[in-house]
Amino acid sequence: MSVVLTVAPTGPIAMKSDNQYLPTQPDEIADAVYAAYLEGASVAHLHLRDERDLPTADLGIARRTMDLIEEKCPIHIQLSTGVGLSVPFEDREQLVELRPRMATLNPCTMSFGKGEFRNPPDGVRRLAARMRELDVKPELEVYDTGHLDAVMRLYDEGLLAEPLQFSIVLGVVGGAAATPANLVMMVERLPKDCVWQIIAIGRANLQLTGIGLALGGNARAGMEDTLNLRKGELAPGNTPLVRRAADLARALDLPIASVEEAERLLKLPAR
Ligand code: KMH
Ligand code: ZN
Repeated sequence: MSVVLTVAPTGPIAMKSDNQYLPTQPDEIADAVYAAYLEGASVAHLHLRDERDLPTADLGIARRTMDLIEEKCPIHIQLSTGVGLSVPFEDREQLVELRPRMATLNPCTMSFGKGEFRNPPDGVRRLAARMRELDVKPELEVYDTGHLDAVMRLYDEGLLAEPLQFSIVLGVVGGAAATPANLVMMVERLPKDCVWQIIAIGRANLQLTGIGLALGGNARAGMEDTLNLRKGELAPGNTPLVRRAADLARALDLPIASVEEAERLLKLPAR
């Protein structure tokens, strides 16, 4: 079975002062995504930044970034509705109106490092329903076991279509720690016939990505999840991180899915 490789070039927290190679502006993000596509990425998970490099849900910036990417390559675009901790949920949810192929759905409010990640139950339901109406596939981001239960409640309410597509996010301060035991425990609790990947934040990124692949998951790489290639060595951009994840999959004898294969494997709604 081929592996769907996602690139996450920029997250909600890090700034260029943390790693000068972090892409923040639409053209920089588009260039990073195109380079990742050439390395085998078939999905691009996107956070946008404004002209001061702060997280934004501005629809014009999102549209411009999507257009720049679409001019370069046919990679599937997944917009983050997580956006950033200081952006109101009501602004974040508007991003799905651009009808990206996929968007994230974070099921629960939680502590997130020193901040708070606000995902109120009514808003999450409203966003899930709207995504279903627009045929935007939700990437379900679960940071702890209770989040899996919250997702299954949405499923029972008819708000999510199968196959459910999960990101098991480990290593956020406020969620479950990035350990092999937590990954195995979360994988064992996933519903049957779902699609999943590990998002390992920080130091355990490489090792947990490898374990996730060995357990049958997909993989994600990029500067949203780690700014370092290894301890004490900043990544000189997203490309080496994506190339390393692709190499890891190939070393495990797992072929990398093309954009067309990814569409089939993820069973994305037809457009
Ligand atoms: N960076 C992730 C841990 C999302 O994209 O929807 C949190 C996040 C969520 O960025
Ligand atoms: Zn994200």
